[in-house]
Amino acid sequence: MDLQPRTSNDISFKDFQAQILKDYEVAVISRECSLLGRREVLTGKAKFGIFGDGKELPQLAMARSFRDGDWRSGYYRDQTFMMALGQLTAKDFFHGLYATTDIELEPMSAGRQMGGHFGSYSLNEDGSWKDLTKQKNSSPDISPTAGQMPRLLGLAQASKIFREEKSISAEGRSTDGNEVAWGTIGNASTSEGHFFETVNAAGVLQVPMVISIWDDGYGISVPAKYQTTKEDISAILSGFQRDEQTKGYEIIKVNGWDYTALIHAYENASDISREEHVPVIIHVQELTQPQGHSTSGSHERYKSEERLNWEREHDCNKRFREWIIENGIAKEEELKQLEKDLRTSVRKAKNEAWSEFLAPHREGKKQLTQLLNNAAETSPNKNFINKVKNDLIAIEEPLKKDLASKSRQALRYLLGDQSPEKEALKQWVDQFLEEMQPKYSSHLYSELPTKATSVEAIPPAYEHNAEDVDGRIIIRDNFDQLLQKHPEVLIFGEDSGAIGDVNQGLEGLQKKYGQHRISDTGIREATIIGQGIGLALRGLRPIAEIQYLDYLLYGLQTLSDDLATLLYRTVGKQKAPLIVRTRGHRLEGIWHSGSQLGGLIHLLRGMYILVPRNMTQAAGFYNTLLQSDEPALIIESLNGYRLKEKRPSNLGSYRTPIGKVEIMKEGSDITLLSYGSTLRIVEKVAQDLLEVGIDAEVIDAQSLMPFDLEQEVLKSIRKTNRLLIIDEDVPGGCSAYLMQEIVEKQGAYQFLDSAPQTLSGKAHRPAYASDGDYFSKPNAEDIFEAAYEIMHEADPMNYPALR
Ligand SMILES: Cc1ncc(C[n+]2csc(CCOP(=O)(O)OP(=O)(O)O)c2C)c(N)n1
Ligand SMILES: [Mg+2]
Repeated sequence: MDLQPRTSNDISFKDFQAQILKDYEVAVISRECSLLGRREVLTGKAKFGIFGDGKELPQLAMARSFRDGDWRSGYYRDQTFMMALGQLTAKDFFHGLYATTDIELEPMSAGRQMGGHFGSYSLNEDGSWKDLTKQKNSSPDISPTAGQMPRLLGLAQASKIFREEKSISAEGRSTDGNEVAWGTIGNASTSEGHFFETVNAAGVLQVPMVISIWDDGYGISVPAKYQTTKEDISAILSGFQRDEQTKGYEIIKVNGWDYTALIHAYENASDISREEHVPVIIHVQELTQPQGHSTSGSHERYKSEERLNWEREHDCNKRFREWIIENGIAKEEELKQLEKDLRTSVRKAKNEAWSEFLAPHREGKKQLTQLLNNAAETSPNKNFINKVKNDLIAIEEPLKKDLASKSRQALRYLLGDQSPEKEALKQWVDQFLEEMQPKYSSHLYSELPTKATSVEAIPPAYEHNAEDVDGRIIIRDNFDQLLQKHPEVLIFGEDSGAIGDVNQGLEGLQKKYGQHRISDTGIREATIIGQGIGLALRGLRPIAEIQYLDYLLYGLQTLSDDLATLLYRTVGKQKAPLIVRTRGHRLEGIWHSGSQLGGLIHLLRGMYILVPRNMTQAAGFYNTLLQSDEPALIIESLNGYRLKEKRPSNLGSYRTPIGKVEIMKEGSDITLLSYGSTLRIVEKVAQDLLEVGIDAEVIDAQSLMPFDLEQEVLKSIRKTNRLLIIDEDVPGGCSAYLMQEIVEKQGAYQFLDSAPQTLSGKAHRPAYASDGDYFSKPNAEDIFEAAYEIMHEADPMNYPALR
């Protein structure tokens, strides 16, 4: 028997025994939660369940090596780990399953995430940071398999930066870079590109990361044979193993039912990565799924009798129990009693959670029944209202939606009534919806006073003899100021370091600020974004550069699923104020179009999307964002780096406001709205239109999300009564979004005398070269003719047909 894990060195056998029994308790509680959880779903109390049964033991070992300041980036199997840390009780678990919206009761996401998705709190109520070195941190889980990997890279890299870059304050964030970032992933999810990209990048960066692969041989019903070459992930990763000559990984293989081997493996991994900053992979094999993958199906459908028997035999909790008895740590009878008591306590926790979940609904039902009763008594539609009331009474365990739905239905029968009883019901409905909706819709963006849209604008200032310089000089010198002002700003991307980006907007800055603050990365957009998310979660201010807008698609899954939902899914308990820098607009060619705004507008709700027309505006956006704490995408205009702009004297300080448009030219006949490089063409066309007697007002949208919070476009349309939106996206893309904002949200339809129109690029990707651009995107003649046509239609006498 090998009973020498480090945890036993300085303690008595009695304490050691108690620790093991504590682990066993957690294993039993966690298993019981899984078993009862499945039942709750099958009896209809909860919608869906995905549990950690069969993965308990390695998680207990991981929890033992996980220290204050460490970070986890894991997935839906990790309930035992969270319980072992003391961050998830059985009652919390059931509240997660039921989707209780009270965050005190369901601390992981107040019911927003499915059960099985975990996270810790990095922020206080007022939005200030907690001391992350004094707590055990979990970044918030997402469901897409391997989606947790890219951010893991940044979480680990932060330790390296804090250890090696002393100009950055580590206070409350790091203790000399000693923190390990622990990733967990299922065996089948290692088939995803995100996994391999992360593994490679962490090997290159040599960061303190420990990836645990929970290998149960399946990904839902699909066995390893169809998932992994050689059916063995550590075997195929063996080329990453470090040796005397070359840096790489430490790769450890261990059986998931072997308690002491697991404890050793995790202590080893922790030491290597924590001390040496070497990444480690722990391939935990021979795990099981006692209840199958999730509540959606049963594994008897796809596992052979032989496999099912093997799983029963290798169940890690069973093996742990046998080991405890064999080694005299506890007797069979003692364990039986312990298990009985624990099962009772879990059942009690479950029942309590269900009562607590229902309590406010039951109270609402009581109030509503009374109100419906009162309303029925005074209404000619008494019978109909009583029917609604009785339907409500029949719902023994009502949900919020039952209350909302029944009360709103009843109002339809009171249409003609004017009674205080109807008024009371109406008020109840209004108040109920007002209280409930934020439980589901708050925190898409920051709700703190520091939010980006509240940062006050400061205009760029100019000396009377201000020089005309290339746009790239403005952006470069502004970054220089920002790097000086904000020590926690880090900029990285493909070619961002040594050459100072492909357009030299970072020229010379690596030399000045060092390789940690301005760095080159591999060609790996998903993990560039993930790096940024992880660094931001740990209190740094990353600016992640994606070389061209078109290649943002590689990182889009991570941006959309992880970054854009982060504040929302943690209900403001964590934040990742990552700024993504890229360049686009008016590029040429199918994969260099730089135009695909529509997709971004739809997929990145939760981020700001900014499209500055020039480098002065762009620099001002960076300045604004660094005064706040929210994620944003800034798309610089690629053909603007060599255009001359006046050099502001307050670089690093002036701020371009977010959510505000800018009137570029006043006019009275038609409003032309555009953004980015296309705006420059529109401005020129507006001059041409003057020659045929059309005085257009030109507006730069510049902040697509959020758009025109002060409704300046509406004011413009009240004056011109006509609207043409021009962009280079596909038809129905960003221009359709802007149309909805203006016509529907701002209510501009009331002031329009002509049909509002959009002029976009063609539906296909843009063809190459200058002619390809001319025939694929709106050109000056297209814009002129579209504006003219609107005027012609309204006033053919003054504007006769053009062609
Ligand atoms: C990107 C993505 N594709 C598919 C799914 C659906 N899905 C959920 S879990 C799962 C299997 C994952 O298996 P594995 O990684 O081995 O983890 P396990 O559930 O076995 O622990 C699949 C296919 C998903 N969540 N995300
Ligand atoms: Mg699996």
